[in-house]
This record gives sequence, structure tokens and C-alpha cells, in this order.
Amino acid sequence: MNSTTSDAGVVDVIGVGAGFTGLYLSYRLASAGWTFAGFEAGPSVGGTWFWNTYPGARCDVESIYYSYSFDEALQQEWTWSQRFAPQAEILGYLEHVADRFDLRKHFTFNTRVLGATWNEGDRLWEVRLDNGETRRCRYLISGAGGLSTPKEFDVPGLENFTGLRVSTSRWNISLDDLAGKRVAVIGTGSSGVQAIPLIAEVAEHLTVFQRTPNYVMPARNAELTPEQVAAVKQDYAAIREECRHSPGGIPDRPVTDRAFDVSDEERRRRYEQAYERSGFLGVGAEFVDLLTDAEANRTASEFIHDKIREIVKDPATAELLVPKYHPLGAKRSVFGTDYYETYNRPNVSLVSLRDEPIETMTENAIVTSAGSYDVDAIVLAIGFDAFTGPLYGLNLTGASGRKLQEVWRDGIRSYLGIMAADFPNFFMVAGPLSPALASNVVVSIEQAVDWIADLLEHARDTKATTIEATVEAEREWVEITEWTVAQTLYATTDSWYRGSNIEGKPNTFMGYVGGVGKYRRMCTEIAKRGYPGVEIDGETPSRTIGPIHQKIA
Ligand code: NA7
Repeated sequence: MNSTTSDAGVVDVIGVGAGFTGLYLSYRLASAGWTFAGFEAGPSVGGTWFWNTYPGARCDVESIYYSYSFDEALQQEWTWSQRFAPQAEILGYLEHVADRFDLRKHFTFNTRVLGATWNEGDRLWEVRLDNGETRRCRYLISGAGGLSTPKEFDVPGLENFTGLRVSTSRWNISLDDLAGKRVAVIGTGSSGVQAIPLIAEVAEHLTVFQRTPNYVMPARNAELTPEQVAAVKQDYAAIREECRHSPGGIPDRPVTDRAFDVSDEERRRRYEQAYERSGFLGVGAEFVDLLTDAEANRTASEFIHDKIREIVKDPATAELLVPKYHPLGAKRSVFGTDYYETYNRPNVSLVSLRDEPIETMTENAIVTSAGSYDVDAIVLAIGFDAFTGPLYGLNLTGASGRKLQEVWRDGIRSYLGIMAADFPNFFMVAGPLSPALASNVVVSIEQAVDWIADLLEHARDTKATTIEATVEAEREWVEITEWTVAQTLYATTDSWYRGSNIEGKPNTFMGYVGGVGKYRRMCTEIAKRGYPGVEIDGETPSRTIGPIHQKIA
């Protein structure tokens, strides 16, 4: 096909979302000469960082890595203020990127994609928008994000509550609105853990309703010094390259010894050091077998248990906070500031929903099986319908006339987390079964966008009109992702990684955990071999990716 298509009104590419993905997608594809129309439900750019404005919101990946690498001048001129920049600064960064590269012109804001149907006759997507329009495009690319569809509160009675009610993922009040109030926070994942200490400072009383205790390690956030910033900027190209070829999208700290290779004293000393370092390369990454061997993991988990018991003064509260239900790192680790210390405040109390589940709510109270808690405000920090929530929200109807949610009813299937059989010319950036879930997602986003852009270029060169994953390649990729995760403790633990936080969602681990470096090398090899596993106008070098995964180190 020609990028200046002759079909009147048909745009080459429609992109969904104007977050980290949508912005880079628009830049990359417009630069390559494609016509691009982006639609964003929110009023401006930012995606996750536009919506999640709750107190304490910040990324759990260090900002010097959690940022774009595609433009040297951009990374030289932008200066992060802190190790983990707060939400407002990350949003400011994305606004800067949008303005600097003049990207807003590619987007229509306040416009949600309601549905999209593949038109086999014309070989294009018909995309329905909530402004009543239908737009047509050759390629449809989702940058709708993995954590953008808030989970519905699945406990009856919330509708009875007449006090102030707010969700961390759609925060629309100020912290002052909670001042002097009796506040309940429900949920203790990253969002709850970040918000709780700040809410505790203003509330008359804060009651935290915890279902599953998490391992919360100190974030050790700090201002970045001018010397640190200068050192990073001087070395940025090499740092980015290291991130791209690392396991998790951040510079690696390779370890080769196992937890029981060292004495108990030496192990403890190493954990203490790692605890000071914190971050994803902290305690959970101190020995090579912590995510693969349950006994090895127990040593690290118990180290954190002891830390909690040291910090929290009331022994009964400490015991409730000790995470006993899963190994450290098997669901996403949480990094906080003064989280456990907050439970030493006289105005904070903890309710364990494992011991006393919520039964209902009244107009001014949360009622559990053991009692009633009067509150003026409820903060829901209950997470997201990850990955499939945003995708199913696009209501895609594929070549066979079935919706994606029907095709994936018994479990997610994708090729590389990028394509889905029966959905020609549709691509997902940081989609299910990609490495995005367990990585610095910005690294995964840039890699996927570049790979998709190269594939579109390849199709343009051959004047092809349809690109589709084969069923065989998709099946193989599912097997590879399942085999890879089965080697780890991720396989043993319920979490949003597996969809188990949503009632009725098939329990499938939604990511590839073989490492972003290995994944990148595999994708590069697939491109080099002419895209096995991808049918381009019905032709493919091979319907499967064969032994490429085993061969790539
Ligand atoms: P998470 O990590 O999914 O955490 C949600 C929390 O809410 C978690 O503690 C849940 O307990 C709890 N939850 C969910 N539903 C309920 C109900 N019905 N009752 C009580 N408690 C409930 O979401 P976050 O927003 O904190 O973080 C998501 C990601 O964003 C994070 O991993 C980072 O990558 C950034 P559960 O554990 O399910 O028992």
C-alpha cells in the first residue's frame, strides 16, 4: 500500500491513547510518513500519569530509566528532580515531550474509542468513537495501557455510603478534603501504600482495610544531586543500551550465587545491604534463585517479616502486616515511604479483611463480619482490570466476526504480546504476554513501537495490505510464556499479573518473564528472518518461530 492512501478518509494508522505509548507511536509513525490519528479519552496527554493523581503517586522504577531514550537532546535537556519522581513531574515530562515534538496535533482528546470492526472486503478497520463518528484506518494500534481500566468494587453496599468516596485511579479531590475526617482506605497494593502515610497525616483517624499484606520495602526516594544528574547524562547512551539488554529494563546487577551458597550470617549481611539499596534490585534480587526456589525465597521473605516486626510497635498489628500468603517478589513488590511507621501513629488502625470480611456498607460505616467502622470518607485503592480490561474496552471485532473477548474467553493468546490471530492489522504495544508487565515499561514500549514501525515499513515496501499472526505462532508463543513463567514462583501466586484480582477472569499469567533483553533479541531475529509467524498478505517464511527462542541467549 501507499502511505498516502487513495481511499478518501482512510488514515494509515489509528492509535488509541496518548500516554507513554501513544506519544512515541505518533512521533515514530508520523516521522516515517504514515498518516496518524490518535484518540484519547482524557482531555490531555499523560495516560496513567494523567489519571493517577492520588497523594504520594510516583513510579516504582527510577525516573532516569523510566523515560524515553529515543532522542538524545530530550534526555540531555530534561532533568529529573528525584530518584522516583512524583506523578506531577512525570506528567510534566510527558507534556514537555508532546510540546517539544509537536505531538498534540496528532490527537483528538476527550474522545473514546467505543469499538472497532475489521472490514475484510476493504481490508481496513472501522473505528467507532464516542463523538458519534466512525473513522477508517489500515492499521489500528492500541496504546491503551495495561493498568488503565479501574477495577470495579466487588463488595455489595458501596452504593449505600453517602460520605466522600474517591478512587486512587480517578483521584478528583485534594488531600485537604480528607483533613479532620475519619477515612477508610481499602487496598494495600502500590497505590494504597503510597497514599496511606500522607492521608494519615491529615485524617482525624485512618482505618486501613487490608486483604492481603504485601512486602513493602523502603523506596529510599531522594533528591538527585547535580553531580548524579551530570554523571547519568554523560553516560546516558550506554545506560540506555544496558537497560535495553537487561532482564527488567533497568541496569542489571548480575548475581550468580544462590541463597544457601553462603552462611546464615553472610546472607543476612547481604540482605541488610540490599535493603538499604532498595528498588527492584534490592532484597528480592540478592541471590539468583530467589524467584525460582521457594526455600531460598523463604530466607528473603523472612528477612522482610523481621523488618516489619522491628518497625511496627504493636505486635498484633505487626503480625497482621506480615505477608504470609505469598513469596517475596512473586507479585509486584511495593516500595513505600514510612509505610509501616504509619501504623505506629495513634490515629491509624488496621483491619484484616481475611479475618473479618466486609459484609456491606451503610450510609456512614463499613460493616465487617466482626463489627462496624464509622467513616466520613472511603478511598478505594483496589487496583485495575489489567491488560485485558483496556483491550476488551475497545470492543474489537475480528475477521471471523468474533470479539477479542470471545476469542480469548478461555485464556489470553497473542504473538509476542503484539499481535492476535483473527485480528489483522491490529497491534498491541505492551500487550498481554509481552515483557511489559515485569519490566520498566518505557523500555518495552519503545522496543514494541520500533518493531511494529519496522514491520509496517516492511509491508509498505512489499505493497502488502494485511499483516496477521498465524494461529501456530500464537500457540507457540503462549507455550513459551507459560513454560518461562512455570520456572518461577510467579506461577504460584495470585495477583493482577494472573488476572486473579478480577472475579471470573481466566487465570493466565499475562507476561513474558524471560527478560526484555532476550525478548528484544528474539524480536530482532524474527524481523531479520522476514517475520516468521506473521502472514503478510497470506505469505510467511514460516508459520511458527521454530527454535528461535531456545537459540537466543
Ligand atoms: P493492586 O496492586 O492490584 O492492589 C489492589 C489492592 O486492593 C490489593 O491490596 C487488593 O487485595 C485490594 N483489593 C482489591 N479488591 C478488594 C476488595 N474487594 N476488598 C478489599 N480489598 C481489595 O493495585 P494498585 O493500584 O495498588 O497497584 C497496581 C500497580 O500499579 C502496581 O502493581 C504497580 O505496578 C503500579 P488483594 O491483594 O487482591 O487481596
